[in-house]
Amino acid sequence: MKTLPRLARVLLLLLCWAGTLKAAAGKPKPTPLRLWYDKPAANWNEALPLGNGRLGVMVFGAPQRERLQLNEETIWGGGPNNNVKADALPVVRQLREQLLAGQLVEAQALAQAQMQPAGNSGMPYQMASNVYLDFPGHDNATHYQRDLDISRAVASVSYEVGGVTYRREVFSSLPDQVIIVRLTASKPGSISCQLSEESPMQHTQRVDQNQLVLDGRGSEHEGQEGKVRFQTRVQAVAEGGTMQATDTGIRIQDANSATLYISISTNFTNYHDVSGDAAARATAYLASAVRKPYKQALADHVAAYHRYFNRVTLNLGVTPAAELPTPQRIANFAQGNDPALAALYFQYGRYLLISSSQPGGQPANLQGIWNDQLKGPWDSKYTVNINTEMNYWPAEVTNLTELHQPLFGMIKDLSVTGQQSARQMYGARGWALHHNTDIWRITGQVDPPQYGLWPMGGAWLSQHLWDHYQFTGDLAFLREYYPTLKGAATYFVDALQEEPTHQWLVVAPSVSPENTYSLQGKQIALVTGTTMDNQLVFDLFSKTIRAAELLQLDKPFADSLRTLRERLPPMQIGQYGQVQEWLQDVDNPKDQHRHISHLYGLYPSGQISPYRTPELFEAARVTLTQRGDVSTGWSMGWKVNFWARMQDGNHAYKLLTEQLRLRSSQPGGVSEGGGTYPNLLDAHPPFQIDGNFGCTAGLAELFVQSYDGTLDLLPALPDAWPTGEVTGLVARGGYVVDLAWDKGKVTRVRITSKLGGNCRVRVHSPIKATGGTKLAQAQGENPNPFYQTLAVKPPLVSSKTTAKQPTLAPSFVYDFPTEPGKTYSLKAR
Ligand code: FUC
Repeated sequence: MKTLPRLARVLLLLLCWAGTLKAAAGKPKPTPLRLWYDKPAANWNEALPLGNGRLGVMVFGAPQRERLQLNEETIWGGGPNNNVKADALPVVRQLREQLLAGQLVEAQALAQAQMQPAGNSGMPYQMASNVYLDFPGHDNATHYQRDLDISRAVASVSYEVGGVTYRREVFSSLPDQVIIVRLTASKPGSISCQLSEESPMQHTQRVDQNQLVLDGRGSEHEGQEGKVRFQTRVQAVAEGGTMQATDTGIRIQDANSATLYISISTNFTNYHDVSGDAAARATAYLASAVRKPYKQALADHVAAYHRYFNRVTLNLGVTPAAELPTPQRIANFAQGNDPALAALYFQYGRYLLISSSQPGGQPANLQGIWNDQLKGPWDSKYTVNINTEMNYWPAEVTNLTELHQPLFGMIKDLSVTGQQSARQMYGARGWALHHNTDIWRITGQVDPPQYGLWPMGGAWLSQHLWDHYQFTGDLAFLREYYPTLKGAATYFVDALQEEPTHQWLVVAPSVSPENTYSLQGKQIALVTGTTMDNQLVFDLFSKTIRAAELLQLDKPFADSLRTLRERLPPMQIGQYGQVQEWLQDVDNPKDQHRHISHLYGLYPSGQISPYRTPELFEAARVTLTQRGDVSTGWSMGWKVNFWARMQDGNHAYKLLTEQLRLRSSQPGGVSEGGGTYPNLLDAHPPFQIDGNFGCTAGLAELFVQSYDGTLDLLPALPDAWPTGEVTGLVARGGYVVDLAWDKGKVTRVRITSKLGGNCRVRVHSPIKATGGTKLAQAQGENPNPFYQTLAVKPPLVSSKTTAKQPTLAPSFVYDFPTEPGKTYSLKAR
């Protein structure tokens, strides 16, 4: 586009604009839910991901040589273990004394010397193998196209050679638990190819009755013996032609069509049990999958996928720009003429969650389930000081609540293994973990103290338990997980320390994730009472208290939490008008660190609010402005959510534009900064999936928010999307929201209530109800228990600044009663 003359560009933009208008006037064109390319993938960042939660495959799509890079979610290095440092407690006690006495430089030095991790920094998530399909003579293909249809979770490749059209279809079947590849051609007898497999993992290979079998094992890593055993089993079924096992694989000759079934299993049963039979499991999945006709298998997969995917639609208008191949669309996004790419990107986040996080399986790791390395970036494990939580931000609001379950399973495991770190490292009851974990649920310190000595992993992860309850009202779930929540809170009952100046209770030692400030020429990380810690403990205690009340349990315990909560430090507004990151006013206004941990209180938590804490809300704006926009992928994803909560849709849109900057797929592209690869996966860089999930959640937050006592409709609509429609977003209290707008104002709303109760909506232009519903002007607190807000202490304000009040656009707040299962319609007045 940049190369087009200016006039041509203006004309194209006008055309696009006309396209949007036309769409708005008639029935809107549906958003194309397809990534497509006119070239095969030159590397991994151009290949297309498919997954069924457990089995991942990256499809490269070269005509002459297909590469299918395979993953299974339980192939990790090492084996059952925990990495808790047994002799840490005396050092922790000394650190506490020094920190509370203000000897920060000394404490930092002591931690550097004595609190290095115990040799095991977590095990890596690893790949399984590559399956190759060689097609002799297909080097000079024409009419080439490959795509990923996220409306069906199927990838395809098509091209022509010698007048014959060839087609491949690939999917990772949700119901059948195998990867299926279908090869067809326009002329009978045209399919000839050689199937082979290789793996960088330690392995042996054989061909067993026309099945390719590869037995492999997870790596030994940092002194932990590799205990995972896996088996991949590939079977080809050809119609017509011949099939023959060779030394190196399987040869298919002159077939009309062929279907390949790829099964992968491991011996992993749970984090402390690897006694499963990988071969038996792989064989069983394969045997049942090959019995199903291809058409049926495809239909079953698509139906299972639709159960999740079709719950939400988003249409922001479709312009001719949407017709270009995906990488060009990403490259052009900043020109502002492709709103459908934003909608595709939003839906891609949902696609990725469906494909990498299925009930009963492992939670999505730093790369979801897609990794082609033995030791990927940060081991492709779980970083819980933001990244793992971010992966699950879209789960409830984008109507994929069941897919949150793998995270809950992990939290429950950690509530067991984390007892060891709580006890041995901190002399505390309950459970705690630091900033990383892995499939073995390690809970000890990982990485040097400035990153790793942060005992808050449990406090943050546990918030998700309550959030799930708030969206679903599922009391049985809350009862099941109450002990986990209580255990996380119990840790802080024992671990909080009294700081001497105000007698506040603080976490010590800790860090404000990965950030430092300068003191006496040294960079200080290790401190007490960081703002994020205070916010996390405040939320954890508050949620545990509410859960105990609802379940009518543990009154004395809940009362003790109330007393402790009173003694947590308030949030503070520092000398520059910013939300203070640390207990002391030491923030550097030029600091543009990617973590903005002290705004956890703005998002995902709702402690900072335009209506309840206006001064903190304005201070958050100062912080966000100082921290800047451009950063790593996930950091920009977080900022989309932050600006959405700031009700500034245009700033959120700017961040989305930064996130959708096309990054080079070459390994050297790592120096380019955050953005998006040609396969629409997030560039931290390198690839890290949290940015995708964070942005998806942030986009939902532009249309619907439900954290602040109301169900807020269109709280932060960017000017770039004056007309649009979203259906199926979920708000707290179990409200499913369909929403259409025009000229930036709500036109139609349908709210389906799952749990009943008072629905309090906030709108930014007047509306009325239709069909007999009566809207009342809202007054006082929202009686709906899911909308009860938390009363945070008023902030302490630095004497060097004056707290500011926000100027908020007028809004209208209405109440109407709802009954479970009923739908209510509202429209513009
Ligand atoms: C945290 C972040 C890094 C990276 C890593 C996986 O440590 O600070 O940017 O995302 O996790």
